[in-house]
Amino acid sequence: MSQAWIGLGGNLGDPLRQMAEALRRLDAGPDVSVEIVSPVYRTPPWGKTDQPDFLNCCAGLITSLDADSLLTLCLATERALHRERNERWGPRTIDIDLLDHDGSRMRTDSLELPHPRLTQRAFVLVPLAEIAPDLQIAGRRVQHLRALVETGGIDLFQPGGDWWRQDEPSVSRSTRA
Ligand code: PH2
Ligand code: MG
Ligand code: MG
Repeated sequence: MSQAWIGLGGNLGDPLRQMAEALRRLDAGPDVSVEIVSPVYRTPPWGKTDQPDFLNCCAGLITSLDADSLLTLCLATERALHRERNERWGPRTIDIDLLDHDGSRMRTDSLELPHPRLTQRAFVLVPLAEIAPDLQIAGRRVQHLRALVETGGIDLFQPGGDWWRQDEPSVSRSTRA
């Protein structure tokens, strides 16, 4: 069994529901167990700034899959949720990125680990530091990497825990009579 870390995000449709659905689908299959899920943050768009804010979270998995197979499963899960995206770093309904797989370092045409832009991305490091502060990424602790990035504009949207297990986000549920 391996331990893997993924980052989820989206800024089209209902990203909270889409991330929850993605986590439920991954967890429901035989090859992945979702062990821990971070809070959800509203984050300013990175890379291409003229687009809506994103929601982002991270999750820790236990998996029998190797890194390539886990990536394939993540991409299949995006497709199953009818992922929509038109341009690189542009708006999308759901994005599931493999961040780390047992600390392995690899680089192929389809996958680089650890995720090559992780250390620049506050939208990953803020949620990841909440669930894996001591995880080592390329020789540095996540907590340390988080302290090196600008985190302005990132706001807590949904506290961590079991939010993703519910059919609908508790936020909208609590507003119902
Ligand atoms: N994903 C991108 C590009 N920019 N910005 C934020 N805040 N969150 C994301 O998930 C994100 C992004 C491409 O994957
Ligand atoms: Mg991404
Ligand atoms: Mg991606």
